[in-house]
Amino acid sequence: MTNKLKTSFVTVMLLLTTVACGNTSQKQIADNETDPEPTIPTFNADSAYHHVATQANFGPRVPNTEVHWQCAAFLANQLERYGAKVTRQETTLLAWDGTPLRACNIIGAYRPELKKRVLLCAHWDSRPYADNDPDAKNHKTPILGVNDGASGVGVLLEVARQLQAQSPTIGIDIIFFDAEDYGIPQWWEGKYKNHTWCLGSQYWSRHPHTPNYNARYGILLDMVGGKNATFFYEGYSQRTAASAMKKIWKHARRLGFEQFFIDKPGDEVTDDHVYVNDITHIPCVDIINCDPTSKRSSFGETWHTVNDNLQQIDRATLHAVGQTLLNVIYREK
Ligand code: AHN
Ligand code: ZN
Repeated sequence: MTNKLKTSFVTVMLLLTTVACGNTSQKQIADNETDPEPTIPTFNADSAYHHVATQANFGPRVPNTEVHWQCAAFLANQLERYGAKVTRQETTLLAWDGTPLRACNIIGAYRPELKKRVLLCAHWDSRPYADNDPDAKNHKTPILGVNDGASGVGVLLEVARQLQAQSPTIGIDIIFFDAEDYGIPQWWEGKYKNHTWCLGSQYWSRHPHTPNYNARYGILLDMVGGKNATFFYEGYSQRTAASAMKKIWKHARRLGFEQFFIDKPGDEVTDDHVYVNDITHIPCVDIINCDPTSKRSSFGETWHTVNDNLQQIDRATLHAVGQTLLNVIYREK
C-alpha cells in the first residue's frame, strides 16, 4: 500500500466508525422514543364512591360485631369478583383494655407469581368510640368511619376493578387491615399503653400472607375522601420512604392535583405504615389527610366524631388519590 492509499484507507475507516457510532446513538434515541408510554386507566370516582357508600350502609364495622363479619365477607367477595387471589387472615388480637378481638386482614393479590411487587393498603374497621366528638355524651358511641376507613378501601376496590381490566406489569397486593382504630381512647384516665393502634397491620407484618413476602414499597391510604383534604408529606414516611413518597407527589402534582398533594412537610402520624416499615422493612408511604396548621383536629373536623358520615365524602378527593395511584403503579416496570 502506498502512503497515500494508507491515508485514504484510514480516513474511510474513521468515517465508517463515525457513521456507525452515529447510527448507534440514533438507534438508542429511537428505542427510547418507541419505548411505549404505558396506558394509564382512568379512575372512576363514582365506582369508588359507590364502594364507600356500601361500607357506610353496613353501619359501624367494629370488631366483635355481626356487621363487622358481614363486611369482611363483602370485601373478600368483592376482591375475588375483581380477579384477585384472596387470603383471609383471621386471628384474635388483644385490645388496649384486654378485650380479645376477632379480627381479619383481607389480602387480594394480583400476579402473585411475580417478584417485583407494590403493596397498597387501608384499614377497613371503624372506631368503637367517637372520643373526639364535641359532645361528650357521644364519646363511647361507635363511629361510622366513612372517611376514616371506608374511603381508602373504596379507592382500592376501584383500583382492583382496574387491575382486572388491565393487568399491571408488576405484582400488586391490596391489603385491608383490621383493628387499626381500636386504639386507647382519649377519655381513658388510667395508665397509658403503647402500640394499641394498628393491631391488624402489626399482625400481618409479623405474619405476612406469603413466606418471605417483599415489595418495592407500600402505599397506605387513610382519610382520602374528605372535602378539601390536604395531604402533606407525612413525617414518618418522609424519613423512611422518601423516594416512593416523592414519586407519588410528583405524579399527583403533574396530574393537576396540587391542591390536595401539598409540597410541604406535615406531622408524624402513628398509622399502619409505621408497623409495616418497622417490622417488614418495606418502605411504606401514608397518604393521610392531616393539616398541621388546623385548630380543632389536624385530621379534620369530623375525625372520630359521630359526623364521619357519607356527607363528608367528595368524589374529587377520591379521584385525585385514585388517579395518582393508577399512574404510580402502571408506570412501574
Ligand atoms: C392516632 O390517632 C394515634 N393515629 C391516627 C391514626 C388513625 C386513626 N387513622 C385513622 N384513625
Ligand atoms: Zn381513626
